[in-house]
Amino acid sequence: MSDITLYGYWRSSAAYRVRIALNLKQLPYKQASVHLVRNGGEQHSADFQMLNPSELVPVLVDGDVRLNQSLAIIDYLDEQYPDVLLTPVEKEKRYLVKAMAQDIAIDIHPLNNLRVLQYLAGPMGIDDMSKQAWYAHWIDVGFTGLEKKLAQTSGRYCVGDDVSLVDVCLVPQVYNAERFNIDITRYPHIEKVTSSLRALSAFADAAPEIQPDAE
Ligand SMILES: N[C@@H](CCC(=O)N[C@@H](CS)C(=O)NCC(=O)O)C(=O)O
Repeated sequence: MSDITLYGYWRSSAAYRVRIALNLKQLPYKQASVHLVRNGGEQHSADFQMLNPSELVPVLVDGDVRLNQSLAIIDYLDEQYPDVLLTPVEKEKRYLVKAMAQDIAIDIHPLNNLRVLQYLAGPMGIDDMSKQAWYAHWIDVGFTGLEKKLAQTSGRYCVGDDVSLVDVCLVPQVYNAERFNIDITRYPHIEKVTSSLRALSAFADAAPEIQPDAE
């Protein structure tokens, strides 16, 4: 029996990934909210730094295990709770899924993370319009490549007809892009797959707006 606590924030894309994974695996969990903006950001507090000195959510605690990095967390969940696997068993497919998930989580997401945008707007003195242009540029670079890949790999979901880690990363990234007024219809495969995924309860139940700490 699991005793899982997820330290996250309703709008955090990386925490959103883990919520989806936990839901897909039907694992019950408690949420501990770390407000990323209030009081200069609770991720910078001494208490939170004890959990993750990198000052980023999510952190997952499962009994004696404490982990940060959403992809590592989901890897752990796949190994510890393998009833529903988010990385396919078949080797070729497994590495395709990992690579595409990393296209999103490693090559797209960090460029537009809160602390990057805060640094641009603060010390770098970038105005709102330029910040938006930065955001839109890196989303477009990432989504254009991903769109071409999905033209080859997608079925109902990102890789064929089974939900995988790529889907778990895609939906939060699209949510984030929509917050910044990116027109997702420019990427028809991304739009279509996202709409199929949002209809699944594991994804719908992880949506930011309905989390206990949503404002
Ligand atoms: N690679 C990390 C990214 C973690 C991350 O960037 N978390 C963001 C929220 S999505 C955060 O805590 N940001 C706080 C900040 O930028 O100060 C993961 O996948 O877990």
